[in-house]
Amino acid sequence: MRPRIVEVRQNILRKNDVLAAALRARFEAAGVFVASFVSSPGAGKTAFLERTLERTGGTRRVAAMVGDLATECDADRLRRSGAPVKQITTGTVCHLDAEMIDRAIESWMPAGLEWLFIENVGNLVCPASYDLGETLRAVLLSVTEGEDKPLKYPSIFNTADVAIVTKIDLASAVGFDRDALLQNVERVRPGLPILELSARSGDGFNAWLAFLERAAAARPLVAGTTGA
Ligand SMILES: Nc1nc2c(ncn2[C@@H]2O[C@H](COP(=O)(O)OP(=O)(O)OP(=O)(O)O)[C@@H](O)[C@H]2O)c(=O)[nH]1
Ligand SMILES: [Mg+2]
Repeated sequence: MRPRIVEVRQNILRKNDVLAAALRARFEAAGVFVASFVSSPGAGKTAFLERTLERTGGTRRVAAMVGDLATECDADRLRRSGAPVKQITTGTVCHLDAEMIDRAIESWMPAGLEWLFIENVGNLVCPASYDLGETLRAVLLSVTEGEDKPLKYPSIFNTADVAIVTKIDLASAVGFDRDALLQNVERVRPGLPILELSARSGDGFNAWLAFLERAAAARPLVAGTTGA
């Protein structure tokens, strides 16, 4: 039985990679910059995206997709920014995959979209295996969940382009050991950029938005798109 399970899983992942590559080409051709966000449940992805949408929505045509097993709660929160938001409910599935994104954009893709943000299901394990066709993947990690997380969940750090430490307003209250966390990220993924911020206070968001602008400007351009 065992080898068969491995084989089926490999086929699923191969199919996902093919679909994700097609999605990435499609986003690039449409001039859409796509960033995805992954973290453990409750690390602050939605709060972070609420503020990111508020801060970028005035100058950019932005939208968001958000994955959860159930409810429209996060989409309702994100919609308050005024941006178009699509909730993807996965039922029992613990991650988003390329097929879910593909299906969602078939029925929903705002005209003239420039930046699309994707909040993954709260999970530090399964999302690591699924390319979503995004250009930038950020792993979020809150100061309340323990500095050892990069060591315990290395795969997600190895697929990310940036690590974002959230809830820094709580750092002293929970005795957050900043040096230990920075060292642990560096051990698992040397050179990974690390940003520190608070969606509650807004601290660190200027640096995050500057990082985002640079990442969007650096993405590959396809003939006929401006990249703006
Ligand atoms: N103090 C503080 N609390 C925060 C911050 N960001 C989020 N929170 C709180 O943390 C809790 C979880 O935040 P969410 O944004 O819902 O977290 P999430 O990662 O989207 O959660 P899931 O989608 O369920 O995985 C909420 O009570 C937020 O108010 C922050 O920067 N500072
Ligand atoms: Mg959320």
